[in-house]
Amino acid sequence: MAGRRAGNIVILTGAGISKESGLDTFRDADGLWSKVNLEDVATPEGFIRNPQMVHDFYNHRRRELQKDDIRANAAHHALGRLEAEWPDDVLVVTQNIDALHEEGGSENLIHMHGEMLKARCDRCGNVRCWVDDIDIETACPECAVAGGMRPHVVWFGEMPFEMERISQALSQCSLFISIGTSGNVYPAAGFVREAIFSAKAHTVELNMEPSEGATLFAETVYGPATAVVPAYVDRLLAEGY
Ligand code: BJW
Repeated sequence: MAGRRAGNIVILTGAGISKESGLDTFRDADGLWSKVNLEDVATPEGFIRNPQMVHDFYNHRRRELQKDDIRANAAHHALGRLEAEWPDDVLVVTQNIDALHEEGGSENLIHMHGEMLKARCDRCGNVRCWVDDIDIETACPECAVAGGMRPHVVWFGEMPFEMERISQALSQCSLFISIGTSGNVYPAAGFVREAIFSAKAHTVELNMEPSEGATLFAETVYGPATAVVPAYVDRLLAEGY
C-alpha cells in the first residue's frame, strides 16, 4: 500500500460477502443456479410464463432471509466501520438483495439489483416494504388491483437501479474495491473498467477465488470474506492504499 488515506471509495459487493452469513451464492458449485434454472426464475419472460413458480422461489428466499440466524458477518461490519471512519465518501453498491449491509452499519448504500424485503406493483408502480409471501392473487395495498405484485428485484434484461448515481460515483472515486462477486453479470462486471478509465482509481479485488475480471485489478486478495475484508479494512484505515 502506498499510504494514501483519503479520496472517495466505491465498493461493489456480491453474493460471496453474504455466504458466511448462511445465504447461497449463485454460480458456485452449490449455488442457486445449480438448483433452479435462471431463465425460469430470474427473467421477466419466466415470470410471465409461470408467475407462481417465481413467487415460490422468492417466497422461500424471503422466509430464509428473515430467520434469526441470518446475521451480518464480520465483512459487512468492517465496511460499516470503514464508512464511519474514512474521511471521504464510502459508497457500497451491492448486487445483493439481502439487508445485511444495513445491519453491518453501511448507510451510503445502493441495492442495484433490488431488495428482497420490498415488493412492487406492476400495475401502479408502488414499491413498499414486504415480509410476507406473495402469490398470483395478492392485491396491491396501494391500487387494490390483484395479480400485479412482484419482488422488487432486477431480473436479466431489466435495468439495474440508480445507474446514474453509480456512474457518477465511479467517475469520482480514488479507490474501487470489489468483494465476493464472480464478475459474470453486467453492468456490475464493467465497474472496474469504468473506475480505471474514468477516474484512474486504484482497484482491489477481495474474493474467494479470481473473478472473471481478476486481471484488471491492481491488487488482489483471496480468501473468505470474513477474514480478508476486516483485515483489508484494518490495513486501509491504518496505512492507506
Ligand atoms: C466468496 C465466498 C466467501 C463464495 N467469501 N467470496 C452478453 C454480454 C454482456 C452482457 C449481457 C449479454 N447478454 C445479456 C447481458 C446483460 C445481462 C448479463 O450480464 N448477462 C450475463 C450473464 C452475460 N445483464 C442484465 O441483464 C442486467 N441488466 C442490464 O444489463 O440492463 C441493460 C443495461 C445496459 C447498460 C447499462 C445498464 C443496464 C441485469 C442483471 C440482473 C441480475 N439479476 C440477478 C438476480 C437478482 C435477484 C436475485 O437475487 O434473485 O442478480 S442474477 C444474480 O447474479 C444476482 C446477482 O446479484 C448477480 C451477480 O452474482 P454474484 O453476486 O457475482 O454471485 P456469484 O455466485 O456469481 O459469485 C459469487 C462469488 O463469491 C464467487 O466468485 C465466489 O468465489 C465468491 N465467494 N464464497 C468471499 N465466503
